[in-house]
Amino acid sequence: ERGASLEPSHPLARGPVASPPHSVDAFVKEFLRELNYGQGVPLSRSSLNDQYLALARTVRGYLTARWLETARKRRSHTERAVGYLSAEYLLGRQLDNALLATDLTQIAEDALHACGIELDALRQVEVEPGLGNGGLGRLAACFIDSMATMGAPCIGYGLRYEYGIFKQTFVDGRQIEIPDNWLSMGDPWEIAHPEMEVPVHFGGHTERYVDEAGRDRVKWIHGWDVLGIRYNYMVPGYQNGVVNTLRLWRARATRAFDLDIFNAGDYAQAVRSQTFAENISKVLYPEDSTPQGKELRLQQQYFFVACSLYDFIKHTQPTDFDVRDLPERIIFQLNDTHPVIAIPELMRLLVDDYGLEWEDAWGITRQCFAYTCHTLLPEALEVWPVSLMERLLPRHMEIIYRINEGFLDEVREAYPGDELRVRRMSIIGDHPERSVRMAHLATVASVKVNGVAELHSQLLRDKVLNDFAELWPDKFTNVTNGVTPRRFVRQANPYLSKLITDTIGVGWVANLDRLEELEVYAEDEDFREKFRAVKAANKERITRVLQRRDGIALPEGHLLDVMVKRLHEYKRQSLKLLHIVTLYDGIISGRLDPASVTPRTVVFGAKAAPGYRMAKETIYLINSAATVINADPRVEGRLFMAFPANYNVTLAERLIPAADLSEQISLAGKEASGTGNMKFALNGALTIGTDDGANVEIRRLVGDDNFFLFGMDEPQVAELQARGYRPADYYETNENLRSAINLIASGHFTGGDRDAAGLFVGDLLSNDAFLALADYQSYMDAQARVEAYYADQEAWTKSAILNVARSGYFSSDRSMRDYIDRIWHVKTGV
Ligand code: KOT
Repeated sequence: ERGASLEPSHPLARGPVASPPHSVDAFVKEFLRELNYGQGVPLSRSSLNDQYLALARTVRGYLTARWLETARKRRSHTERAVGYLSAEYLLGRQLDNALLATDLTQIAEDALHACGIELDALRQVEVEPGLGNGGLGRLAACFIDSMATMGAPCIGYGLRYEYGIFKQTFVDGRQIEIPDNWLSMGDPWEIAHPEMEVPVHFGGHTERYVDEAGRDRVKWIHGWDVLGIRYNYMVPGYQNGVVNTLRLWRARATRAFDLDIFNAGDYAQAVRSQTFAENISKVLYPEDSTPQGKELRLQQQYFFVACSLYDFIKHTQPTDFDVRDLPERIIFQLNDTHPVIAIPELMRLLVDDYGLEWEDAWGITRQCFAYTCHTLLPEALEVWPVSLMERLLPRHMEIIYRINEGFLDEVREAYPGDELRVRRMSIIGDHPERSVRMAHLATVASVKVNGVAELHSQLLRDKVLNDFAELWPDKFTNVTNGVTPRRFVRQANPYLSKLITDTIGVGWVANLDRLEELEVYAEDEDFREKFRAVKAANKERITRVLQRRDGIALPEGHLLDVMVKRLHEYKRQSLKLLHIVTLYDGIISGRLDPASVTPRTVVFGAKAAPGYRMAKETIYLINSAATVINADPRVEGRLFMAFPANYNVTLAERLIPAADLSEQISLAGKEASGTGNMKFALNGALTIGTDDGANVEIRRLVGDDNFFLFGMDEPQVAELQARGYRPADYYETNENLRSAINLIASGHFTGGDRDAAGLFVGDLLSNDAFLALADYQSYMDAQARVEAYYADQEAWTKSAILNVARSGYFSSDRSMRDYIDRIWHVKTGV
């Protein structure tokens, strides 16, 4: 409900007040006002946190007028918008991004200086909002950044987790998870609307009835309710005056929830049930690509999706809005299957609440969704037991059954007598228990289904969703992922940014194709020298960061070899470890002359899902190997390992610009795309990688000479697996491999404890599901090529420059263009 207010025509009631002026004086004034009146402290007594909060609020103030203006413009016309539905947004720190978007960095620096404060000191105070696990959540953050920069109408919807992705620490080399209480110091970027409550229902049962018009209808008698509380975040475009919205939901108990119990006199129980409701938005599930099928997770999914659909229809559209016009107003993009329950939810709204006929509702619903799949791993495809659905969302389960009936009729019509196919394609699966296959539901209801890199989209069509692609070939498309150049080049790599801007002008930040103008400078000796100076400066910076953050002392002058991503067997951190151990083993056994080994520092960054045993053992082994190798004088000056704990967006921004070599070594056919790979290439690292995910496109664009390819390709993997893979064959026939594995198994790295390495070694030798041993020799050979090439610094620098010049394609602005042209068909422009 709106508060009482002036007539809209009153001069004070109209549009937003103007932004404060872009001047140091004005900024100082705003800052001190926030500090004194907002935080309630004088400058002389303010803490670092006071100052950070006041600064953030000041910058937010500059965004607000543009945000209100963007919203006003959008309300005044009825163009179609994108509703990006994602359970994760891995935003990273906000301050620098907001300063860059408003072009206030220099002004803020000078203004703070005038107050005796260093901007850099305040930057460190910000706790990054880790509301995502990895690639999928970071992609959502890049996409909303790009949509704002393109001036496209987009609202991001998701969950405001009270606890984001856990903080990782190491105790004796083992991962310990610490809750990420990211809100404890207050979040100056959010705007809470506790008065905007969206009711969300769960449980209960359904009843049939006949309405006044004599039609059969269904009523959902709810079991229990929670409220969705709206939190807004501004998503600024890059220096274009557009500010879009990210809307995250928090769960709160209804008053009715506890009143009954309260009246019955059980106060403690009333408080407990409140906690129960509020648990829904309590914590981000830390599984990446391996969903656990937990009831609370389904509650989270339905909760945020129900709030979002309700919000879009009731709060962003005119009061006389006709739901039949929905397809003209919105396209909901489903970020993997996590929000797919939105499909039966929209059907429920249309049929039960708005009284539409089933067929009409289905016709509308089928135009409102598009689905992005982010995986090929069978264990990552979400399914929900029918029994759980019936208990938690009984009406939705009925709706899913009915959607499935209609769909299977369509299949039977297209393929008469092919009951095997019908069973394969059904939205309901039977094994190991009756469950809803969310990817099938998404595919059936969506306008388009896309994979996230060319190879991935092709494998989706040919394998995972092949039956669907045969039935609806035009439904399937590819949109290769991208990353935002604002955060991952302009902010993260100021030295490189300056060199680029000095060379080709500033236009590249919002038009990354312009990087191709750098191509000719690969041949320019003077430019190459400057490029190397940038790398060197970034290495110095990461050295300072790791010293301060982790007490790690990086050696100087090494090739910096970086593998940062979630810990997963398919990504094969194990193969990287085998490479290091082989070098180490070679040197200490005298088979390898240390003088012939390129001095190399390998940096790992990786969190393991807390329940993923093999991943945790791998972390332990990497840490153990690091301790032993770094302390061994025989390899000093040649090999160094670093594993800073708690890899996150903030660390990525420091580490990636310093890297020489980017490790993208997943088993071909397993990494849907990868986006870290793009960030490294854009920052002038060369990739050593398999023919997997977006590596395929990176290699094609940067050229074979500027990329170290190794390993089997996907057809070769499929063939080897069909033939029957025996890892022991490789162990038995490859001497270096055998020796390295034996060294690990001997307990050399684990203080003589052989059992500690047992799970890792045992699995590699008897199972090795991701064929690390089969790709081992090819990987070692490619690393030898890396060393030889690195010895020629001029050649290496040329390749690094060409990586930058030819990677403009990997801007998330280009991804957004592709979504807009092929799927969304929304208008852009400021
Ligand atoms: C998580 C749960 C279920 C299904 C998929 C996932 C998932 C996939 N989480 N992250 N991903 C990654 O998404 C990135 C963005 O598209 C890809 O670059 C990367 O290859 C995926 O592993």
